Amino acid sequence: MTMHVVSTIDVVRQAVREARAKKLTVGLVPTMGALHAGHVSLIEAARHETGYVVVSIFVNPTQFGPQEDLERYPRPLENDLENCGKHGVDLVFVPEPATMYPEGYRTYVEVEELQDVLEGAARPGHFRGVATVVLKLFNIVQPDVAYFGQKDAQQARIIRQLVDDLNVPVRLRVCPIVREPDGLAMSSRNQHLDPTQREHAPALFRGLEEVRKRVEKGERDARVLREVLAARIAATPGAVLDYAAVVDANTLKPISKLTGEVLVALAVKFGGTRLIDNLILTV
Ligand code: PAJ
Repeated sequence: MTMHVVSTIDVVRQAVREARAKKLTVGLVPTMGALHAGHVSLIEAARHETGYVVVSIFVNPTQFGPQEDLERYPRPLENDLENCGKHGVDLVFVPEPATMYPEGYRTYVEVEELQDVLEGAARPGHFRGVATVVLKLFNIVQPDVAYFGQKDAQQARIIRQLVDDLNVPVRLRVCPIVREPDGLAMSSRNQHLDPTQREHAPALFRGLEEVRKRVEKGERDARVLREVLAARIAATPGAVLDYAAVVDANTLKPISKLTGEVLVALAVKFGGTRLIDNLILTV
């Protein structure tokens, strides 16, 4: 099987049409490239569950704020293509920005309320850019199944809402967080950490594990759990807490007593590098 690398929408549509003519189901893994084991886990799930695997690689400018790292976002395309080839990807879609957002582009998708909290509060406009590009990718590829990571819990929740609200005919699969051996969640931003920051970065995961243990022992007070996270980060050299949240996993609204599906999420800065991690609990 040869892997196709294409940059135009027409060629993607043609390739997907041919796959469908062969009765293959189509899986889509949207990414911004700089592929690591987290992305690969999504590709493997798609390879396992669908007959024709499409990976998109596009550093989407509309989801970056003016002060954010769009320019310094890594773009190791050669490695990414090799990685895709190794994992049995059928088609890689690598559009130019002007293909996705030509002159005169005007339409954006907003998922009200869910887009404004947590990551959205810290990064205004971020989820508008994510929702827009993901719906565009769904419309371009028209996959049967699309794969996302629990690493970006709020993103997964927002895409679920988008698909339900706009009747998008796609099945969503959300895959578990892939971690380094010391617990740090895989992220293309980890490479910006200096050795000392890298050494202390597992504090996010350790804080979440402490929360999990407290809940297992019966703790149900969300405020206590937020304080567990805040204290852990405060005790970590070089780490600055952006937020520590305990919210309803469906509404993403803060709760006081733990019940049902709960999302525990935090964002922490190490110098100029912002890391996120989370944990879903069923209480
Ligand atoms: P990106 O950060 O490249 O992530 C692509 C997908 O990989 C997302 O669904 C993300 O949740 C998943 N992922 C990243 N790190 C992971 C990890 N450690 N374990 C499991 N999954 C992980 O998320 C985006 O790109 C963009 O916002 C995108 C959806 C492509 C829209 O531009």
